[in-house]
Amino acid sequence: MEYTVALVLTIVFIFLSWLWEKTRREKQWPPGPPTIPFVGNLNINMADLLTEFKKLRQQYGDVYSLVLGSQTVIVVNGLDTLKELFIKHGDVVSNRSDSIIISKISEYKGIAGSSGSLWKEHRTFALSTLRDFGFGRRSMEVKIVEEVEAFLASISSTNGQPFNISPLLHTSVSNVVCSVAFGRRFEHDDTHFKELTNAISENLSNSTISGVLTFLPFLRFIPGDPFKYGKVMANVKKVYSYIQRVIDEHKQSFDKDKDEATNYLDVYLKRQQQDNGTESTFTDDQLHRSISDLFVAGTETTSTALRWFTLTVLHKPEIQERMRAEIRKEIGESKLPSMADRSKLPYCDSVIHEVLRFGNIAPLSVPHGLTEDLQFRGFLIPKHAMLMPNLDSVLNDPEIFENPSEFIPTRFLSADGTLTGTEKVHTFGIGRRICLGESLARMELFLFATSMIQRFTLLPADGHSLPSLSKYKLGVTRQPLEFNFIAKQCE
Ligand code: HEM
Ligand SMILES: *[C@@H]1O[C@H](CO)[C@@H](O)[C@H](O)[C@H]1NC(C)=O
Ligand SMILES: *[C@@H]1O[C@H](CO)[C@@H](O)[C@H](O)[C@H]1NC(C)=O
Ligand SMILES: *[C@@H]1O[C@H](CO)[C@@H](O)[C@H](O)[C@H]1NC(C)=O
Ligand SMILES: CC(=O)N[C@H]1CO[C@H](CO)[C@@H](O)[C@@H]1O
Repeated sequence: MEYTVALVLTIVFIFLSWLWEKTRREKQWPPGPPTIPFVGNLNINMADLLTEFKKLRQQYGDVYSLVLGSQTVIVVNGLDTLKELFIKHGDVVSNRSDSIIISKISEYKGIAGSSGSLWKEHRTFALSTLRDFGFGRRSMEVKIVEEVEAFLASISSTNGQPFNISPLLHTSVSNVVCSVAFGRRFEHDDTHFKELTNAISENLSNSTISGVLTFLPFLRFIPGDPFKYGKVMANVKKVYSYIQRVIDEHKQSFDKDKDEATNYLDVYLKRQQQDNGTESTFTDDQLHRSISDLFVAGTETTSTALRWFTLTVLHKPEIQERMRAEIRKEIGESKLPSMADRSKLPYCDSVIHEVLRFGNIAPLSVPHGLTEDLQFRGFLIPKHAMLMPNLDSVLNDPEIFENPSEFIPTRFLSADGTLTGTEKVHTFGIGRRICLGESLARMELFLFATSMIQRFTLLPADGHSLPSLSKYKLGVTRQPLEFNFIAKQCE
């Protein structure tokens, strides 16, 4: 008995000393708010993180550190500083940082959660594969347009009744990923598919896994699962096994020797065959995780951007009208807009860029890790740190964008009506890990947004007030609040 008590006390003592050490800021690290023993800086205002980060930047400069539970977080602000760290020191800061999502959900595999040579090899493969099919090319556009048509039909079926566009956008955008990844799409009323795509994004963005468990991962061991760790992991398994089933089915029907590759999976299977007998990283496991990554990274982000688009043009009917006038003048009423029309629609294009800036979809990007300690601007960034690229500090910088809190598409139009200054919109990240799906996402935003405006007038619904443009919910993405509206078919 006494022995057990002593043992427990020893363990508790060791744990507390470890936590005491962990929650201190070393002198050489970038500055930051004073730490509290055992808590570190967990007392900062997490409920309004973006505002808090802005205040801390004013106080401590472009690079500051926070000790959040057992993680040392370095927040990096401002365009010059972000570029200097993530481009100039790209060889040191392009690991993915170790957190519970990376270790338990991606298990360091796939593309978004891997690092080092595995990441390099599979990122290169993914980029070239997606490019060959047409990231930016015609065949990719065909897949998107097919989905745009189904999207317009679904909007049409609302018959002028108020509706919430979020589930529809979710289905449409994940179907685009399905087309690209497996070469198949699902019907809009396929409830099983809906449930699965919702499960991925909801479970990751709306869960303690991306919140408290990132900073205090040991809390998952508390009996009774108060942080729903077990539940989320069970859902992740469900989604993984579904994706595995789709892969297995496709394998049966695809003849690697004869059939032409028309999607990501086909190209991967051919690569596996080519590598057969050699030591290759193109394993089944890696295939499965890479495809899951395309879903996780490509769905919530793109549908959130389209929700910001919808909400902003509901608030500003004059923007809708000007877009519609441009579309009708340049391409008419019946033919759907295509990527080839983009250069003829600079105003529409400026609206899309402003949506990416103002929508600020992934304000803190995705955390990076380091491969070694780094000396940066006179501070030591320890290699165990988690680097947070604060993209919000660029997209809302009044020095770069005048009146950043206002939605003003014409900021990207020069006097002669051509696009200008769009390269400063760093919504897709900065450096070697910049979003892999950027060109796909840009095509989706352009095609979905312009087609919707060509066909429908978006109006607030009676009795439903629109949420303010300055309100949002912050998960992994920064989302507008839910709203209902009316889509009136244009005459
Ligand atoms: C508006 C839509 C999108 C936004 C705002 C967005 C933004 C981002 C950001 C900020 C990152 C992190 C960059 C970093 O770690 O430094 C990222 C990574 C990534 N994105 Fe996107 N993304 C979007 C759409 C997509 C789409 C459609 C796909 C693919 C189907 C995709 C696939 C990925 C992947 C695989 C990564 C991980 C890259 C890596 O770790 O090397 N994204 N994205
Ligand atoms: C997030 O999760 C909580 C608790 O599980 C739930 O009540 C809430 O409705 C969820 N929100 C969204 C947007 O899914
Ligand atoms: C690799 O080669 C073996 C024997 O030649 C064959 O049975 C197997 O199906 C091949 N695997 C792939 C992925 O092509
Ligand atoms: C960076 O990633 C590589 C590859 O996963 C890993 O071996 C290495 O330990 C990581 N470095 C740090 C400091 O975590
Ligand atoms: C925390 C959370 O959002 N959990 C959800 C995960 O996905 C399943 C299936 O859709 C939902 O039932 C959970 O509520």
